[in-house]
Amino acid sequence: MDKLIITAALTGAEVTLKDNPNLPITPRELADAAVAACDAGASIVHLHVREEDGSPSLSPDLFKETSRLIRARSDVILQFSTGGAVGMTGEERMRHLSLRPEMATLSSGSINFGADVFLNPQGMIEALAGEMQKLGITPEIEVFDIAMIRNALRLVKKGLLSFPLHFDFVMGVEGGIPASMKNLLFLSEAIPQGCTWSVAGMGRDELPMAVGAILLGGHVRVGLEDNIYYSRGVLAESNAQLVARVARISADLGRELAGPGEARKILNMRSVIQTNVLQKSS
Ligand code: KMH
Ligand code: ZN
Repeated sequence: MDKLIITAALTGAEVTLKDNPNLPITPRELADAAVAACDAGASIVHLHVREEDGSPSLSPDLFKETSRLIRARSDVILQFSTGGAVGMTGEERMRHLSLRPEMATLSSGSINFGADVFLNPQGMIEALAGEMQKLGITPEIEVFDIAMIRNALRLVKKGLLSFPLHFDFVMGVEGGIPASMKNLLFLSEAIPQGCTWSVAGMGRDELPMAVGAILLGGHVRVGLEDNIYYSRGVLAESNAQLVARVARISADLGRELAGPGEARKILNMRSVIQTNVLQKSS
């Protein structure tokens, strides 16, 4: 089994400070959260940014500043969200890719998302995949339901994605695949051999899905984007607290953690740590 890669999903687009006052908002808060999560065992940070008032954003300037602050202190893999928040346009969701992060998410289908619709029509998925390919960005395929695996494989046939792919199974979204061990096994067995996967369980499903992934040889995503609680009725103090628990359980189960350099190798990332605008000296 490969070493375990933990991704910290720091802030997302939906959670508010009212939900959990420990949510990082500003570039500096996001950078502090990223460094602390990395110190706790994360090797990837999944990044969304927020405007000063806390509203969800895909501002390239905010991504640039946040990335610069993180990169000055850590070699953690920066994974930009291209999902943003429901209702954001394809154009908005693509602009920040010009900063050439090492990695970015690619949601490969549309779903109901609570009361909203997270819209990812085929043309938008292809445009995002094409842009990532052009810029040498490693995609993480966000799978909210089983059909999204098939959609991603169709993009391989079209030459817009290439094997081995890395998938993230997002489980327990209202409108997506429910989080259960049976479904986790189902998804993990539905991807082609040689591909890698992680799981992001929503809310109370975060921890059981994480443990399932540790045992099955997958990887784990945790963080305040997905889950604001540490335990029933107890708010999480930080992203690092959620990461540290997964690191502890993995150690107890005998699976070592991958650092950022090892994670790059496990995920067959072409990039080494980027030498472009995101670096400290720029
Ligand atoms: N906020 C969700 C609508 C991603 O980051 O790529 C989409 C999302 C997926 O969070
Ligand atoms: Zn996200």
